[in-house]
Amino acid sequence: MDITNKKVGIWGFGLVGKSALNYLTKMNNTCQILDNRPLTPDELNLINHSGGTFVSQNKIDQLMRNNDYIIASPGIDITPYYNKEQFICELDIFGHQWKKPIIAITGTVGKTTITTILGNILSKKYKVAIGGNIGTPMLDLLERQNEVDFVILELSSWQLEYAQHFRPFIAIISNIFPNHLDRHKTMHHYVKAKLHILRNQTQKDVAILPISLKATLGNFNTKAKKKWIENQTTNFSNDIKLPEETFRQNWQIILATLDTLELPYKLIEGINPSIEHRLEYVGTFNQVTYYNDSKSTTPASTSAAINKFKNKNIILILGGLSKGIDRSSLIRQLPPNIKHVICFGKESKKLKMLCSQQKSASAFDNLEQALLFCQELSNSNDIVLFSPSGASFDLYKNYKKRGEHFKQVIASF
Ligand code: UMA
Repeated sequence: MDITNKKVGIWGFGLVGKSALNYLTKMNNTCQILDNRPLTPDELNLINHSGGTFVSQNKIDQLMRNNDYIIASPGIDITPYYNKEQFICELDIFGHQWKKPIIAITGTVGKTTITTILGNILSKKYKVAIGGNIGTPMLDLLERQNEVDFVILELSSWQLEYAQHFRPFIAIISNIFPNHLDRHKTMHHYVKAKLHILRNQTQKDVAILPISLKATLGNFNTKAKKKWIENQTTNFSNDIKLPEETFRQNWQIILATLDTLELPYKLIEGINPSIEHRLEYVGTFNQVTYYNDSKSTTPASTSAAINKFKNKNIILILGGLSKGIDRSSLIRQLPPNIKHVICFGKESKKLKMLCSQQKSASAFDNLEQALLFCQELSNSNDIVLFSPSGASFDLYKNYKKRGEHFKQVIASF
């Protein structure tokens, strides 16, 4: 997939759109950008400087007519427009240009944690590039190819959905729970998108998969050597001391990756497994302990977070957008140690209504109000768990901004 001297339409001018413009311009293409929001003067300058042009959202037909290829940002649902000949995807361009081993990680919960920890471990011995859904667009990594030994990519279902040729040396799926069903419509489509991570692997490649996916995988045709990860109760070898914090199964996946790379487990020593916005300890104030789990955008990850505090009284803060997922089953299964649920944001009233059948609950429009109430409600030794279980886009640009805001409000008390 050598794209040079072509006209390319870039749909969406966020992180991926900007990195596509940078890369495609260097490859002598002329780019036309489309976005559904007005761009800032800096963004317009960037486009002018590259020799490109900007068209507004209602000109999609024009974008498709004017350009040989279209590359869309992962957050954009291109299903109604997609055709195989014209749409190219970031992952396929990357995979074609990147000649070093690729470790790719997807899954509903745990992919950022695994990506980050693996990155820290492998960096002890190698030069590693890390990117994808974790924040650095993968095309930005191409210019570092000569300096590094590996790339580790965190991939979302949206990035994998239209990938046709991408082939990682190690593919990891942490787990699959319902997510993004507003976009994928059915679990079948969501799972199918995730499994694209495996489909071009050969006998030389390895797929690291949780045993719970065995049935889901069914007859899925992958030639990769499969390493199945047993459930979380498996004991680890006595000679390594694994840091406590993160989820057990993530460690099993990391150990399987080290086995595959024939690297010793002792590389784990000294690794700090805590990740910002993932069960992040914020502090203890007036004997109340606050955890920021803003990264939780699904019921499955909130449920996992709650299980970490089995013997403590928890005030749970839920919020964000459901993304087509029914959050009532999470709420029905809330354990007795949840003493109150505070709901905030666009779906707060609906969430409160669902909670009220099981628990005492309250609803607020924003996080400041929610946390003010939380202060009044909390007693010594309570845990305040900010684990929204929904996407942040009702009030924030992304989960990071939401988590930062949580920490700022706590600090201001
Ligand atoms: N836009 C449109 N039309 C639309 C939707 C968006 O024009 O219908 C425009 C927006 O106005 C904006 C741009 O597209 O200018 C945003 O594009 P984007 O939403 O694809 O986001 P990027 O800034 O390119 O960031 C993307 C990922 N975002 C999404 O998938 C939503 C980032 O993952 C990723 O870190 C980044 O690429 C670098 O690879 C974030 C995410 O929320 C963390 N991921 C989802 C998740 O983890 O659940 C999948």
